[in-house]
Amino acid sequence: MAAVDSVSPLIGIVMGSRSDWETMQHAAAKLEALGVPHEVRVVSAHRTPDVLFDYAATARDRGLRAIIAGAGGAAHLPGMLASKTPLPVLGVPVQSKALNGMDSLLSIVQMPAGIPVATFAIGNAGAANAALFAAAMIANEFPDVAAGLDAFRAKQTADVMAADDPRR
Ligand code: RP5
Repeated sequence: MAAVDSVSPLIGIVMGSRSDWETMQHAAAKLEALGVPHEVRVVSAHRTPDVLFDYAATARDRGLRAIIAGAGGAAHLPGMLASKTPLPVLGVPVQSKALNGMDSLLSIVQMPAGIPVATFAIGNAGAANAALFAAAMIANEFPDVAAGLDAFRAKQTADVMAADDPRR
């Protein structure tokens, strides 16, 4: 068991473009709320491929436990990262303008056998859930994170029960 007070990030949040931040900020907000140290970077598979390779190749040695990767369109970022790191990669399909994110979803989820990418829902819900999932992955190692997740769920339940009549 370890304390989560280290300054070095445990989770990497990367995205193919600054335009993905509107979606991926929901992942960062969840990790922030849970007190999980994380970093945020724009890393593009097709605009900065060398940066992608370097980020993935060094991620484990820098102490990251998992990478959350969001991308839209022909969203090869999560799969390419997964091919270059042994860390778990959590893919978030960003909602594209042309095809509403179906292109992003299918290009992230349809990985050929051998290099897995855990794929989440399109858009904000996927980004938030990827963060909660990443926190759950490290919760056994960091008791503070486990406690934070328990508290988050308890509040979520209490909030629903406190307003269970939709007319009010
Ligand atoms: C992808 O292309 C990014 O992940 C983004 O979702 C999409 C559009 O990027 P911009 O043209 O907005 O930079 O690489």
